[in-house]
Amino acid sequence: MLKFAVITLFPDLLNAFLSAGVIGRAVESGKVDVELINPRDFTSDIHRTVDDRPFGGGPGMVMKAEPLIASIAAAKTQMPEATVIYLSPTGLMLNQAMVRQWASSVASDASDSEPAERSMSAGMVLIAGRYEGIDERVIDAHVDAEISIGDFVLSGGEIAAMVVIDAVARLSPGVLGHPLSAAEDSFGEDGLLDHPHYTRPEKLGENAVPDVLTSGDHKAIATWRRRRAVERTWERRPDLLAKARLTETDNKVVKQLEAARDKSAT
Ligand code: 4H4
Repeated sequence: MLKFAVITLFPDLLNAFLSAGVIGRAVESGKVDVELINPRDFTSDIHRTVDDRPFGGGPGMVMKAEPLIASIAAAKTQMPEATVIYLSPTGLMLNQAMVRQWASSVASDASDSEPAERSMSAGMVLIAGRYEGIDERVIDAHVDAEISIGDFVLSGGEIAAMVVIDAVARLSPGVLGHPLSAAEDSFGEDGLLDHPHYTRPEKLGENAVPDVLTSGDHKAIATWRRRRAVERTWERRPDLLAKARLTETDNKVVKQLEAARDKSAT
């Protein structure tokens, strides 16, 4: 079972996500467990204050440390070995390799691995920031890794927390309908983008499905799909192509693409 705790001022934001589709079924079946913890429940003043003005001045508010520290402690009573992740634009960029590490069902010895590499068997606490962020002393003392889902600023880290839960949970055994689905996704084991997908009708106006896909020739289909994955990655994400695990055939496709590009440039 994958165990998560999300520390959030807006738990309702996650309820729809946790009851729909693949993730909803995983929660329903007990493969994934997500506890929602609201720092407002760990305040001691009459106004249940969770934020305050920043020292040093400047716009916006900062999430106060004590309610967050108490929330983390509450999460860790259920998951004492959990990895604590803070979602923030200032964090390490999330990628599929990190997701695969976390989703690995074999419990690694968490004590000697980097926080961003620890297995999910110990659980994960996700802190969803709001306002301008959280008091830095929480990060220094209680956060194992800061993770960003992209170079942009959201109004809250809840969406980022859902991204992490979704990406990790769908790799857990038994969560996806077909175990091969995840392996063939973009950023799969070879690091390539996924090939195009088609379904009925076979003809959509003038646009027909590529013949090979209705040929029944599984070898030809696999070859076509791999070629299209290499072409797409070459066209859209040369950074991924540079790191991808390519076969000799893949490299020939790349050379053909480069020759065609060079020819059209002259
Ligand atoms: C946190 C905004 C920290 C600014 C936040 C900062 C992301 C993201 C995000 C609500 C919260 C925002 N979370 N990836 N991108 N001052 N979270 O935008 O540290 O820059 O994950 S700050």
